[in-house]
Amino acid sequence: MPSKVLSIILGGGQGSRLYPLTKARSKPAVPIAGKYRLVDIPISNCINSEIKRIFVLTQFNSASLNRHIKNTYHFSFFSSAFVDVLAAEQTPGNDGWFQGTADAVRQSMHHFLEHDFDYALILSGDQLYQMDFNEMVKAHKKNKAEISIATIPVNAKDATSFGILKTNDKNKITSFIEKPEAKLLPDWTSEVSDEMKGEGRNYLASMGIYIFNRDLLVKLMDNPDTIDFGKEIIPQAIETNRVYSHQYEGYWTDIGNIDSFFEANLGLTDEFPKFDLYSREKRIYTHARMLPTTKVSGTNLDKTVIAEGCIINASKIQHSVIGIRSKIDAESTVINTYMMGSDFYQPLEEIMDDNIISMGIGKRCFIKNAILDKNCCIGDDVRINGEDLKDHETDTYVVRDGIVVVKKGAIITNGTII
Ligand code: ADQ
Ligand code: ADP
Repeated sequence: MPSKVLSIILGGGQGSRLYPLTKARSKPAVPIAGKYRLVDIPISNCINSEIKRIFVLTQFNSASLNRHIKNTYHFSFFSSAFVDVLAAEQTPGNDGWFQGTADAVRQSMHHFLEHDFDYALILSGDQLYQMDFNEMVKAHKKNKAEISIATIPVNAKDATSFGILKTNDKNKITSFIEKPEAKLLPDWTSEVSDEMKGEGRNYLASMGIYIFNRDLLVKLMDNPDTIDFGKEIIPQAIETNRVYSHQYEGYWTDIGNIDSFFEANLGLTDEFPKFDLYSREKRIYTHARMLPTTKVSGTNLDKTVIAEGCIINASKIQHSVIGIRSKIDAESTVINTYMMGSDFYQPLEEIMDDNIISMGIGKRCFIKNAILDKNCCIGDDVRINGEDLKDHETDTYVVRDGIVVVKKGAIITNGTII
């Protein structure tokens, strides 16, 4: 008998760490890797693991998320599969937004309980990884666990940003601390494989991926004082329930802030990217758009990934990810940049009109260390280089960690220097 698993994806709170990419859309709808959205990662992992009843919880309802889900995840009329977005909603018993991750699950419980399931698989919406959840469900059953947490060895520098735990020799979690201060770390090392030890990854971190038995989840959600899984539910459950670690050593990265989001995207330009978009078994699904092929002329391309439907006449593109329908004009140079692309093609009359700055990058531009959100209009002779800039914000862009993030649809006039 296959296990009855219902998947719940925590799509994001306010999304402030990814601002301004989350200015007008919910976090799951943020475009990644030139043609996907953040939410495609956990959804694809579920589908590849044969888990096809999926809820996405999000703090606010964005048109782009709903459109993307509607356009992408079509299941057979005869199947029970679905991907449903649940945005924080006002009900007679509740007037507020989700307070935290557990509160988001609590407020949506009545939707989940309409379904027949034995296990709830709770996932984060902002991580890049390709994992077979069946292995975890199998281990959960074998251990007769009530909660299982996927874990990964991390180094001391990263350990302070995660839930850190210790287990006994049967993988039962014996203690857990959410985001420990550096000075506490010496008490929290674990036995890890020689390979992990060699990389200095001596701490076992929670990946924020949980399996809960249905009955226990219902019981825990009855207590309205618990707001977060990491801060309350998990530390409390360790004391009273059978909570197990399921260790994973594959590629996994949290992409919750601008810096890690930028690194994860540019990582796709490596010779052998750690996140494998070319895998047959672990494929990542997204909206099938029927775009024309990409056209390139006179461009020196190096370590660059280009999505479909682009028109590129730049002189050089290096270490960059260029998203769908991007247009880059002659004599421009683009380095260390993630350009998300455009939602539509402009009519030719607009592109030919010298009084209109059209979408994409104009002529003779130099763009380095930047993220260009969708539909940006960068004029001619524009210079952008985030390298030595301090964090600040203007109407059209934000600087974070040496990266200039140009806001969706922003118009950067000819000759601008940032
Ligand atoms: P964090 O990632 O810091 O730590 P949190 O901010 O609670 O935890 O976010 C977890 C996931 O839930 C993220 O995908 C986030 O976007 C989403 N989320 C947050 N608030 C939400 C809300 N109100 N509604 C819907 N979704 C929301 C957690 C654990 C750590 C663990 C790390 C691993 O607490 O123990 O180590 O994840 O990344
Ligand atoms: P994607 O290709 O990224 O999945 P969609 O096909 O959903 O995106 O389109 C993104 C948005 O662009 C939609 O809101 C769509 O209506 C909008 N759009 C498409 N064509 C135009 C246009 N000519 N002018 C303005 N908006 C458009």
